[in-house]
Amino acid sequence: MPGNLDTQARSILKENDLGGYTIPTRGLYPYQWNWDSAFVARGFQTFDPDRAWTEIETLFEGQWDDGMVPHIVFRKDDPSYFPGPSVWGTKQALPTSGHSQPPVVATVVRDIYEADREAGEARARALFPKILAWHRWFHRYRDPDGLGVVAVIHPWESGRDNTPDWDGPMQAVDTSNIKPYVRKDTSHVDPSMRPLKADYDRYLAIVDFGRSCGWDAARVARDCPFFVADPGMTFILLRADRDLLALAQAFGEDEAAQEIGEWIERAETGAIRHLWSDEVEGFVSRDLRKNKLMDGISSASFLSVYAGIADERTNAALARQFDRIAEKATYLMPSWDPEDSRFEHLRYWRGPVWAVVNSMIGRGLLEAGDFARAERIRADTARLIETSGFAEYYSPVTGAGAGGGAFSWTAAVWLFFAR
Ligand code: 9YW
Repeated sequence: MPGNLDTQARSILKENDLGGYTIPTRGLYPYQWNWDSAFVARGFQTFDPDRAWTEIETLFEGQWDDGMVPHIVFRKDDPSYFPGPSVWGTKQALPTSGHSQPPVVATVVRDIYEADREAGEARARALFPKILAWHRWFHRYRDPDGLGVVAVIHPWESGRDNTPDWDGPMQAVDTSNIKPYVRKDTSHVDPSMRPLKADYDRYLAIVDFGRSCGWDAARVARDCPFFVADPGMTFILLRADRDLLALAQAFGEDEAAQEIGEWIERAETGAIRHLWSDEVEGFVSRDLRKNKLMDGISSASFLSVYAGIADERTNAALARQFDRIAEKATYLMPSWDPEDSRFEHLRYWRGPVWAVVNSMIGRGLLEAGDFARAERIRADTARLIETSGFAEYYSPVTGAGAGGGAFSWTAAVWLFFAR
């Protein structure tokens, strides 16, 4: 019943709109999240392009002077979420968190602009230098050695909070000094679907570390105990750089185009050199503090095609991985390899399917001409939404919806990808 689901999806976006910005879901996440807003904008674009632009513009109200666009913009203190603005202590005029999130914005801005160039030109042009400054910040402070891969300083920065990718590197985070705290997430949803207390202790220890160095990006890059090159971030930024380059060319921004072109070249070689594992036969994360490759396949491993990496060897290996996982999982794409012992079908980023990740994997496959696999991803996403509603994420085994309900980015994905 696409008609009915279309209406529901639009209502979710409208109901989660708190006035120019959209919260992911009521209760659990009462603020503006970075990559959520980007996907939400793409959803709005299907029925209210003006509102789509506004979503991105309000997100950039939280941009820092150094170019960083934070992962949360806190417009008011809401006791239903922890950790709130006082814990982050970022001292911004508009309170925000202290690190970023996957930069999907440039891709979405290009989509919205190209859907109606005349209506969008002034707004896209106004956003262009801000997005450029943000991407420059990523290349400078999350790739300080110019490897062509993007590091995260916190699992929350990756957007894939408790993926097994972080288990090893998180052991280096000392939690002996954290003060007692009360989680709020487990009062909104079933704790068995959330990260563990041991994870949260470390999340907060990194926030304490960031606050102790005044969230200075250079110091954080140098000293943060957690500094891990992430295939998700690397591929999403590479894709976004390509889209930013298209905007630069459309707007005659030649110098910027040159700079972006260099980022793209560096990432194309860097990703394969530093994130490809022959042992795993896939893209994995790399602990940059220990220079150690991780040992498992996540859904982010499949984003290289979306990033435009046209490398025959890695693409062929990934197609084999895709087909192996497709035989095991009732619904694609599990956030962690279902044949790995760390897989948990309902625990957040350790197994569940996330519609936004599917939308990127599916888009990449479609653009690369891999129509059968692209269609499997789209159809599975649609089936999940049709049977279990607009959940935060889904079990790849049973298809049950989990986490928060009436979720904005899942509604958006229905409108621009799955339907
Ligand atoms: C948290 C809002 C966010 C997403 C992240 C997801 C989760 C927030 O929710 O993180 O408190 O753990 O992991 O990707 O942006 O939907």
